[in-house]
Amino acid sequence: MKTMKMFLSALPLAIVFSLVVATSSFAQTIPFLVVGSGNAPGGFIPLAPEIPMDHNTENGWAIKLGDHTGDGALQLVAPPDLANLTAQFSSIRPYRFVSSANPTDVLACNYGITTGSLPAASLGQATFYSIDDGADPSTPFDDTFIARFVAEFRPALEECSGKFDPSRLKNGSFTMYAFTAPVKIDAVNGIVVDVNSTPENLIPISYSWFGFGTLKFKWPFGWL
Ligand SMILES: [Ca+2]
Repeated sequence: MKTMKMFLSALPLAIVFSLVVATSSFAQTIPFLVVGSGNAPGGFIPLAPEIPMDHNTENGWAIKLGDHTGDGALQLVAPPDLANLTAQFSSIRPYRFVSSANPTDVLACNYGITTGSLPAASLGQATFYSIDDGADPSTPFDDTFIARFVAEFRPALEECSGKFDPSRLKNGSFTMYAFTAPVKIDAVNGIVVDVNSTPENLIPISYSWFGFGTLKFKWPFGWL
């Protein structure tokens, strides 16, 4: 009888304990949307592979992050396909989205990197679109272009912190679409520059973007 009593009194504790264990392994997947604008401060996009190009977020907004800034760098991973005006790229260090209200909240992501524990499905893809009226497609290099960069972003968990600390954030994937201001090709120097740049005065290349996908958090941190 005494044993039975002890068992019954321990039962609620056991139930609570098992609930905590069960719920702590629950995951919450939330939709993620990010929009922003910024520039490539160096003023050129290299057309040769493996040359870093810094780029930043001056004004951004995202679910869970809110208003934020950011910075990162990319590189072309191979010489561009000049016949089709395309190029493949990846980040060379995790892009850091930093909350403006609370700079310890950092979402860091690799993009276009197909290796590692959270790989992208493919390399980033850049495409140059001529915006010239009646441009002659047989002579594309004197055209004015808008460059579109598309890449899958995956969390670089070891560099995430605050709300995105790896004890909370577990996984994620979102596809980013970035569009430059009008640019032109400087074939002599093998670079792409703002349409108003001169060799003596390279203007930062402005761009803007949106991205959407999901982030997966340990319960209950999806909405905290
Ligand atoms: Ca042309």
